[in-house]
Amino acid sequence: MTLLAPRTASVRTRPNPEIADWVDDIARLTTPDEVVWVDGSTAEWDRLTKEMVAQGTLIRLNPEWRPNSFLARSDPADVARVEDRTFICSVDPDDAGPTNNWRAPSIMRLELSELFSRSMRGRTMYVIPFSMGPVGGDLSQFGVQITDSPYVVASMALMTRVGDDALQAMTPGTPWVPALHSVGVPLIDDNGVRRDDTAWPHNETKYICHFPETREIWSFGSGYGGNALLGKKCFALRIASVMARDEGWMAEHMLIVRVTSPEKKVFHLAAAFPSACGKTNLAMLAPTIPGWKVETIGDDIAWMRPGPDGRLRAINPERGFFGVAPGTGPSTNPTATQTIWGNTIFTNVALRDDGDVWWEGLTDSPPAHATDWEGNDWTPASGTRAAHPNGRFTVTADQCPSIADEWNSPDGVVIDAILFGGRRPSTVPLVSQARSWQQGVFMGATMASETTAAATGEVGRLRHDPFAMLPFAGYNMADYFAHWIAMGELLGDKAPQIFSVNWFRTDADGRFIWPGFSENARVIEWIVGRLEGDLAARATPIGGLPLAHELNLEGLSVGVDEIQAIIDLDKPAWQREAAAIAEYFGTFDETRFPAELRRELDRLTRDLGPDVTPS
Ligand code: GTP
Ligand code: SPV
Ligand code: MN
Repeated sequence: MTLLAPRTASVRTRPNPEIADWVDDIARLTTPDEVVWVDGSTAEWDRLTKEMVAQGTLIRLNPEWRPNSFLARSDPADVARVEDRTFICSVDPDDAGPTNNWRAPSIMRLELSELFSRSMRGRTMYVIPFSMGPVGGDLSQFGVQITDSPYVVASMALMTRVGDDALQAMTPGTPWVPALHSVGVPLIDDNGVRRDDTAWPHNETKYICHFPETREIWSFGSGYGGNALLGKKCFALRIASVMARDEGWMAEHMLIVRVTSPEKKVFHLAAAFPSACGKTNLAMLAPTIPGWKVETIGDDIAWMRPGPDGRLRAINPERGFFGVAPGTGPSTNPTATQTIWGNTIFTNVALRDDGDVWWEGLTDSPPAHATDWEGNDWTPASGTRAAHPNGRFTVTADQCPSIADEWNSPDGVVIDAILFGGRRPSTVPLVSQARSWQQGVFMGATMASETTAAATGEVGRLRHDPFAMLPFAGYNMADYFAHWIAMGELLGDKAPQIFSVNWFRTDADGRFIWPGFSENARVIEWIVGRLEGDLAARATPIGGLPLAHELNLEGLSVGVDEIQAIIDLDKPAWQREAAAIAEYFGTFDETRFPAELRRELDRLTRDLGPDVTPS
């Protein structure tokens, strides 16, 4: 029988008894060889990365090209978030709602307890105290993650504020979220026989479970991204969205940027785009148009709360970026390219023969030879991808050359505008402005986007992804819509303006019409022009649209006709869209669904007029 797991001497702060008791309980359940408290120090990083290199989990990159950086290759069966294995375990299934997978908490707990039982045999159990947001900030929250994956420990150390500062601040009575994670591969079997570890242990059975009432996370079987770095999607979105609903704030899948105009006026924008739809890129935008400056505050998640002046303030609860590598290069995102100069963990990208990394889009011409993300020989003639489409870099935000001074401010920044966008090859115009908060919420609620490699499953399938939160809302989506309506009422005339954007319209050959990336600054310029009241908009049923001559297209190689087509209202397409929205709204419980959104749909349908296009 295993008794209490020993505590190592690495911890300088005595954990509060509630944390210590939970850790003891989990150690009793999972029976690791030892328990290590993570302190977030450089020495710890060095020790862990060295151990992982020796073990085969990490490859040290050539320090001449990429100092203190590593490549991890995951198991090909563990490469992205697993939405079909993600569960909201509320007591009442209606509190999870029609867009979430649900399991009864008592049953799920039993099943998980069986899976976690002795799941860490032969391994080290790490305890990671962490803060989402600056430690002790009014908008910040605490968590403690337990994991048996050193890769997760090193990644959490880049992505969140981990270690003694957070632990010390968690005094008795301070709320904290317990987040339990195991890759689910014990190294000692039931007969006591030890087996060798693999480079990327994971279990075929995966469960990413959230208990909204008790604010707990249990994640089993995966070591990848949002499945395993539990501060990110599990806590900062699924659990935090429940806290936010109860406490009158918002936890959103949004980037945050600080924009300075040529007149030196400062604006802050938050933007919700679904996974792998351009948040990191917009967050690091390097404007092509003169006089404009964009600085980064966050690239994935925003926590927003009305401040003392009644205006919405936002923090980035994270401390690093877990960014999509493919497509990231000096021509698309020079800022990200500079950010990852060193101290970076790369996952599922290719290894060059000179010991640096490579992926599609990093350079115009591929290396003549490389080792692909699965460890196979690769040449441009291979006909396969060198990097996995969801290959990623993990790096701290403070390495980003465009990081704003305010990114670490516990009070956050005042949000002037909120943008919603997705991958829409047709229908949704380049940019439109909601006439009201209610229409803005309608824009968010009716977002749809093509699926990407950020989650397992089919890529390129158009699906509804309201507020880019489909996989991340921790409660009933209809209640979430109602919460947005309620926040608008709370904010009143101090509420941010809301816009819809779409960088992804395609032509008959399937090519993107809008050049995107740095050129998105032109759309930001139009949005700021609207905030300032300097520019006009054509009122249409889908919101205010730009006048072509007021959109700065100087120096763009795209034809005016092509631009006109993506900034106009495509009426037949919108008539079809309105019908699809009506059907979608019908999937929600009538009694929970906000009347405001139905009114918006009625108004849209009426204003578009009858569908006269022959089908
Ligand atoms: P998550 O981290 O999964 O939440 O993704 P994200 O929303 O931060 O997306 P990211 O900025 O990493 O972009 C994902 C992919 O979309 C990358 O391959 C980018 O190159 C591509 N992309 C981003 N912005 C644009 C754009 O303006 N136009 C086009 N055509 N592609 C873009
Ligand atoms: C996303 O899928 O939206 C991500 C990557 O940001 S993950 O952390 O895996 O969720
Ligand atoms: Mn994301």
